[in-house]
Amino acid sequence: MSDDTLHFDPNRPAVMKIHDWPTGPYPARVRIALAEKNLQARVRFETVNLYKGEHKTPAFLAKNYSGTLPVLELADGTFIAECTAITEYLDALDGAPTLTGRTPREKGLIHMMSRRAELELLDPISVYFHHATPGLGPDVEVYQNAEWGFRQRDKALRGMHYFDAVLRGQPFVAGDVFSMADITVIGGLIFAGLLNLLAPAGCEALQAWYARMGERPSVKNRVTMSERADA
Ligand code: GTS
Repeated sequence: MSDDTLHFDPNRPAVMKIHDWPTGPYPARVRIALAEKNLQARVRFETVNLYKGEHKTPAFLAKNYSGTLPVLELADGTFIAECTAITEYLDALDGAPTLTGRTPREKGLIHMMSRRAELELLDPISVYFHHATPGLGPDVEVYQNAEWGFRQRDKALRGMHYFDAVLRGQPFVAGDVFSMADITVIGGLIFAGLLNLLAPAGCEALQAWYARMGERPSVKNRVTMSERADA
């Protein structure tokens, strides 16, 4: 058991900082995880303006070499980037993981399906956004390759068919329980929605699942959670 786990007290005041962009699909993943773990009161949100390229400044790159959001900053000054890594950290804090698996089998399946959701859905949509649309604007998008962007869009659409097939056979992306893998697919569909990229015809199971996910308070209130937390 880690030192963090031993000293974890959900009633303590905010000690963690999340560097993010309130409406971003990747930041949404961590916001959803925070709410699912009921940790909202433990974090403070710091907005990094993607459209002004604030995530590419030397000061930000010192926090996250990859120049992406979100980044979790711990009270001791440690920075944890990557949505899956942040989610794993948050999930382990109370010693009772609910999002990343309780058994070795669950852990393996959830990690696999979450990674698959990144590879086949969310990351390709992000490439489409940055390469085949105006993206974050000409000052930030210094290199664009539209053909690559459109290929990635088509990959994402194939990915939607894949997840539709998965969800025809089970209630959640990694099996019988809600997990980080669901959150990653939700991130993909949030990004698709922002770009008006509709799920292809025939993806009814995916759409029904997404409607169900949208009913979860963690998903519904993900953008406004920082307004409340900062108030
Ligand atoms: N693999 C990273 C993760 O999982 O955290 C990807 C993070 C990522 O791409 N974040 C987006 C970003 O920083 C944030 S958002 O688009 O969802 O708002 N994009 C900026 C860029 O220039 O790539």
